[in-house]
Amino acid sequence: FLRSQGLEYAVAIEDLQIYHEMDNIAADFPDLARRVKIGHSFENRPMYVLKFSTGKGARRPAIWLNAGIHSREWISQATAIWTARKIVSDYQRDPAITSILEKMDIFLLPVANPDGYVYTQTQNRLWRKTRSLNPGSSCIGADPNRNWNASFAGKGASDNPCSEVYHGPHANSEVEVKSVVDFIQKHGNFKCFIDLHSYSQLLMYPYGYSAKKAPDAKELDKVARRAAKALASVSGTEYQVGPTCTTVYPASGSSIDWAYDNGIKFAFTFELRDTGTYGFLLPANQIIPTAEETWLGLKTIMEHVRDN
Ligand code: ING
Ligand code: ZN
Repeated sequence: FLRSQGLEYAVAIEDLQIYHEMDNIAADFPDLARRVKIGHSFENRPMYVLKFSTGKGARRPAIWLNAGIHSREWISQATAIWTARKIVSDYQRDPAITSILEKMDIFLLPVANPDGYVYTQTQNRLWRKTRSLNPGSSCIGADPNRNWNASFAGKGASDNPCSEVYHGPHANSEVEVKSVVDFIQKHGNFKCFIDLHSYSQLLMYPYGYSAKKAPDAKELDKVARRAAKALASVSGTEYQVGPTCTTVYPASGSSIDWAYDNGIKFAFTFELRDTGTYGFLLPANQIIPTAEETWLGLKTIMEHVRDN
């Protein structure tokens, strides 16, 4: 029994190649990047972030880049790990990322739902949720983008554990969500939270939980339009911009609504390529083009955060 437990644990921590690449990046750029464990998943996989910091001062203003919260949206995790390499290779080459890192730290979580991600690689390519057990139901998992404490269990979420948008038994019930919430709250100086999803080519800001206008909607809309324009300049990929609720659909308990209502003004969700031709099954030859164009969008937002 102990041996099988030990073996399962060994398998669990070795089964994410992205974790090895995070390790490699940190080893290649020890003065700029560190791999930090922020918690663990339901199945006890570590949750790792890459912290990019030029090291001057603790708790600098910070940016959170989140990816892979929905496991089947593979272009999200892939774009995130490409972005990690881009940050370390462009620091001190590209004045934009250099000046961003002179002032702020960047925390990048490429696999926000590790259990789901492994499950999409081994069992069911289209798995979206976490892999937590639901007492009294044979259905597995909760939607980790309905589980945050922002109008929890409101519009666009389901109380049925079998639903793809099941909000979970209570806010932060998913340990993957709770780990991020605790880290961000303990840090206390995040200015920006960006969540990467797919697909639809949208760039959205709060709110999703209602059609009410965010107090900063004007500024967020302006920044998002500039980011979408920069993104499109690479290969013509067009994004629609607007608040979540009216741009895609009403959705309560989302990460960016929680971030925004907790003082993180620059809260955005990207829905990456494509618009449905391949959907979640975006071919591998679109990974780098997607990451390249998204990088310009991300940089536009981060430069605005730097200056505001
Ligand atoms: N879309 C998002 C979802 O969680 C979303 C849309 C974005 C909702 C931001 C709320 C906030 O349903 C996908 N594809 O997951
Ligand atoms: Zn998603």
